[in-house]
Amino acid sequence: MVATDNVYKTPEEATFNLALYLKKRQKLCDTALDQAIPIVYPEKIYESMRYSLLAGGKRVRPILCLATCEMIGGTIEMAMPTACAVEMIHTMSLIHDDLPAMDNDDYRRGKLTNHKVYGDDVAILAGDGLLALAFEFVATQTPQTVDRARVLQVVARLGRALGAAGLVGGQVVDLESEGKSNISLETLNFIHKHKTAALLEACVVCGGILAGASSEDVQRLTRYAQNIGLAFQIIDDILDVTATQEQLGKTAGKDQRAKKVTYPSLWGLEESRLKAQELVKAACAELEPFKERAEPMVAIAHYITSRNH
Ligand code: GRG
Repeated sequence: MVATDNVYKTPEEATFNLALYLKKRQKLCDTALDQAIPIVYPEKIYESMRYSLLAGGKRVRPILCLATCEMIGGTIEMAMPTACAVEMIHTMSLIHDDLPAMDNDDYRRGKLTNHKVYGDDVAILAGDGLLALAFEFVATQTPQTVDRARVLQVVARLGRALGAAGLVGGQVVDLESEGKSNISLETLNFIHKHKTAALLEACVVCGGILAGASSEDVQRLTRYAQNIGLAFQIIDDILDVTATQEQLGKTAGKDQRAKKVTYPSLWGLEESRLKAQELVKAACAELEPFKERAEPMVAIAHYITSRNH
């Protein structure tokens, strides 16, 4: 049995304790993110960046990045700068998504959205600042013991996942689809493969690359991540219908009010849940060659379908 720290099986713990694992990893990520952005002149922009970055959040993306790196045989230290970068990128995408020109939301992570506190102008710049810092952080903070060719691959993968071939492309199709009730499953899948799954895929694959994953491993990791990425979005859509604003930390029931086509609106809640579970099963099958080392990644995949916020 491989012990990365004592949240792994101990004699007292017969089974892997996911809640404890997530709590410890969240704390590690929160500390690293806090240290990543000191407040200097001009204070307002750093405060605005920190406001959203440190507002909570499940930290699923950085935790996946660290977990993959460890599963492939790397260390937390090797992947922490990339883990911080993916959370900075995710946060910037939320700040921009919440702007009046996009989803126009007032609450995120249980707090007022960035633009509600700092204004649209500073919120746009806070997103830009986080995006730029993410790449700087990977390039300058990844330990020198990690082969620079791997770091370069990570930078390229992240860039691709975010741009028009990834998040940006997904967001554009999402905006174009607003108010249309005849959106096909193909278009819905395109939106979420790009808006949601592309970044989750980058988190997993980059964690693997930093640890020296083989090309066969990278292919398995890619399929794992694409499956959990879609499952994540299906559950996100379900929670928009079933969870409260307090649970979500953001406005609930928004999709229905905006008459948005979602997985539950196409398939119904029960069928959507089943599809998410099938995707998680397929994701976990990809991890079989990694045996017990895959335990956290398997548990995280199941957490995605069982979460209530
Ligand atoms: C990336 C350059 C660049 C621009 C951004 C605005 C935009 C382009 C894309 C929108 C992407 C977006 C908001 C996707 C939704 C993803 C999603 C399911 C978010 C919810 O993630 P959780 O539940 O949230 O992990 P927490 O708060 O826990 O981190």
